[in-house]
Amino acid sequence: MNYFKISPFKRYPGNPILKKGNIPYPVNTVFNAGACKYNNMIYLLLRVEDKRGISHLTLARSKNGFDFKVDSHPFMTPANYEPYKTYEKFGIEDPRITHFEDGTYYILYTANSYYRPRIGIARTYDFEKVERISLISEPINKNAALFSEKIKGKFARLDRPDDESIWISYSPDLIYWGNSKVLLSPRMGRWDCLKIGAAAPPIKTEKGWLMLYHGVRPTAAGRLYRLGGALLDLEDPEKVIGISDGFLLGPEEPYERVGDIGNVIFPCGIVVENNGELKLYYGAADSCIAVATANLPDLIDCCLFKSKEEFRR
Ligand code: BMA
Repeated sequence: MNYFKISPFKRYPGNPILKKGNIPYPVNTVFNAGACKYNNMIYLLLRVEDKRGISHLTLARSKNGFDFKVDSHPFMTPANYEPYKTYEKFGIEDPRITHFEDGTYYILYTANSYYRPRIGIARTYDFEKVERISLISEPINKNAALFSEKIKGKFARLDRPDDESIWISYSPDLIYWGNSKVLLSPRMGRWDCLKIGAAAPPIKTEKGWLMLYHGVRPTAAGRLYRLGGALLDLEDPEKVIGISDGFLLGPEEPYERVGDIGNVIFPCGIVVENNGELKLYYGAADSCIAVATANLPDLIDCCLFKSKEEFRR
């Protein structure tokens, strides 16, 4: 497939699927949502920024993945108890949801405060109750996503502890993390040259873990946020099998170009349907939520285009 001509993604014609007017209480904006399947429905965990500029997380549910009904109240707000209160004072942001086979849904989110962003992890079994497990990084760290199964007997997560590259770390208990290594770095001179971050939890496929990521390029007109992908070895995700050459989706439509922060597409949620259709939920221009679909094998092809070795620093 020649993806220089054709993006593997097709935007939903009804985009954006959620705007601030869809939130049943006054807010500044809604964007960057985690996604998962629960009870045969698609759930989005929306980042909602209130008029003070502080974000919380609210649920939206849909049968078809395109028409969503938003809850009348938040699912998770910045904590009012320690140790979370100090580190969530400026908001909780950009959730990524990982479903484990035992029925647990883990939510990794950015806790923002005077002390800068760090990562929190919470869990729910029913999307009624949610409990925080721990703050799992020091600042400055963002864009964390948990693998959906243990790797060599340990939980594994992706994150960005250096404000630049995607790293991988391991934990026996979701609280204590270590053995951290850099997995993928920005590529000089390219669309993803400034920084990169995991878009959503990696998807397990026959060919490897499909890891979609956002890449940032600085321009005279500000930063451009676009989407790329890489394929990681199933047994040992530290081995990068391949990486997309060009970007796979970038801001083009008016709702992606114009908003609180223009020229941003920022996915945090992916759902794969039984027929191999992948739904990518992304924040657009930090002002609304859009969805684009792709065929999983096509996306994998795009990620096999170049070996990562060619881009090693
Ligand atoms: C990143 C995060 C995202 C945001 C993006 C574009 O650093 O803060 O929440 O969508 O910038 O503004």
